Amino acid sequence: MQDKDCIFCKIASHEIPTNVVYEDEHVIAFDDMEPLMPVHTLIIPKDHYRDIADDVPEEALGHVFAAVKKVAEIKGVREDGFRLMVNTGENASQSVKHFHVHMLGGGWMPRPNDQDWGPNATNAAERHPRA
Ligand code: DGP
Repeated sequence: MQDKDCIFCKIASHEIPTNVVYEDEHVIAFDDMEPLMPVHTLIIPKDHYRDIADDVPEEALGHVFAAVKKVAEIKGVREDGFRLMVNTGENASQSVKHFHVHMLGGGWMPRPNDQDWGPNATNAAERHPRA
């Protein structure tokens, strides 16, 4: 299933060209256009699901996560490590409503509880004294 208005569906069908890192029958991976790290690749199912909580069949979840190791090897982050991130819905600031997994790597990243999670974070008093 595709959504004709979805940018990631257009990437999956090659209607919009992009920097393809890996592709198989079910999945396509491509570099994020706004990289947060030296390696920042998105892995998506070719079928359209709004997010990971959108009744994604187990097979589709399996295809996406089975691609992780392959993409990590292609991007050269398998040995040193990487982080996966799946923004889901409003509170996670998901901007593209097509389920995708971010792979971040190419350098050290702090653990999430060392990061600044904004004014609603449990550590907001130290980080955002006026929030
Ligand atoms: P998220 O906030 O989790 O929905 O992240 C969506 C990411 O998708 C964001 O980091 C930017 C990236 N992105 C959005 N549109 C495009 C596009 O057309 N091409 C590429 N390569 N990346 C895109």
